[in-house]
Amino acid sequence: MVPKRALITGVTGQDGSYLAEFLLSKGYEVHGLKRRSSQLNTQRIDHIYQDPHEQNARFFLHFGDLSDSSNLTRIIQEVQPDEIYNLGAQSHVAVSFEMPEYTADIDALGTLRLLEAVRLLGMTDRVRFYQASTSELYGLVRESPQSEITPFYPRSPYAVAKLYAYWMTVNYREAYGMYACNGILFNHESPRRGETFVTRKITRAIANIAQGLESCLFLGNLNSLRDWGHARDYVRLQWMMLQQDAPEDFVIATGVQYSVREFVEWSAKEAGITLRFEGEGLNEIGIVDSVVGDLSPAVHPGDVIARVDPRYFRPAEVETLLGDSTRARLKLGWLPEISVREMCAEMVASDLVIAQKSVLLKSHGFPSLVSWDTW
Ligand code: NDP
Ligand code: GDR
Repeated sequence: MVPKRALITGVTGQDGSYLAEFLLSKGYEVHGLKRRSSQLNTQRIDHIYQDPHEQNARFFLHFGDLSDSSNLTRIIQEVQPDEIYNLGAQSHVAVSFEMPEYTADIDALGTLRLLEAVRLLGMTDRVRFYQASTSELYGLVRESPQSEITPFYPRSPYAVAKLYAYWMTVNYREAYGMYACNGILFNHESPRRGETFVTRKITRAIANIAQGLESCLFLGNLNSLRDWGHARDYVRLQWMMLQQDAPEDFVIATGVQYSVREFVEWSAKEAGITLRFEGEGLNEIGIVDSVVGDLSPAVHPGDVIARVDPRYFRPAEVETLLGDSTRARLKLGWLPEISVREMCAEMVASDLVIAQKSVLLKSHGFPSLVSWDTW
């Protein structure tokens, strides 16, 4: 049997790496779009790399960029995909305020470029298209929880760009009868989450503090509420959405929300640290109450290991998000399998291993594995 062929933009990212793994396990031939960079950027997919010289290789990477129509058109023509997953994006909300035009080019027009390439190649009947839409579309939330029928109110250049991509996807479905759909995914995380998103920034800093590589975690809005799930659960849904008889948009969420502050407390607990928050606003601090076990040798009761830094506040904030994925549950039979606490434990454990390796390297005079550029 000829395997199904998928093209993934953003294959080097968190979701792209889990999705590629998942599709390979389903027998797909997987093609991924990789950006040219001055250093290798394939760390998240190195473990599934296949030598293209091998006869049975089913995983292929292509240099490309969502800013480049001719490149996208050529790749789609060469690959002849059955399914396209558009996961590529400038995906950082805070950075989108610094780079609004670039974000619009990649996140909004990049989606149009792909859809239009499919149309111009005469492949609208054959290709199924998944667009990585986002809970950020809801932005300034006026009803809770948010479902497929909740009105949008984007609050960042990122969200505005994604709104354009959302409607373009709907438009190609309605105008050209294309199987194109939006997954409106709420925040999802994992040990492969980029280091500048808040959960990973927290688990990484806690692990580094525990091991004495760093002394304090600086954060922005601790009150922000998010509905966090695990990326592995969410990429399964991306695939399921393309296997239906008719295309439809789905909200994917866990239906529970927690604050950034709570995520800090849980992460500390995973490292054996009981943390209490004191003070208010810019003066709020996280103080160590007690330490148990041997995961955090560098931490002592009374240490201040978390502080607020206004540099991480956003010009316009999305204060609260909570998803209602009843449609996905009823129509696709989807339920998340990994709880947010299990995910937090997995992330801290993974970051502790990285921190411990760094300590070991340092003690033998080698450079640390930790890089410090966080946002
Ligand atoms: P990541 O930031 O981890 O990955 C983004 C991917 O896009 C990377 O592979 C990146 O390449 C690639 N990319 C960035 N710019 C370009 C470009 N100009 N051309 C081609 N590729 C590019 O994001 P996630 O995996 O977390 O998210 C996947 C998608 O889902 C994104 O579109 C995101 O906006 C959306 N989303 C994510 C949610 C989440 O909570 N994770 C929730 C809802 C939506 P490189 O590795 O070279 O940087
Ligand atoms: P978000 O994720 O903006 O929801 O976008 P992020 O983890 O960056 O922020 C979540 C919330 O935490 C608050 N916060 C901080 N955020 C960061 N990054 N760094 C900090 O120091 C910090 N302190 C507090 C933020 O203000 C925010 O309220 C993610 C991305 O993956 C998007 O691509 C995706 O579309 C949405 O999730 C759903």
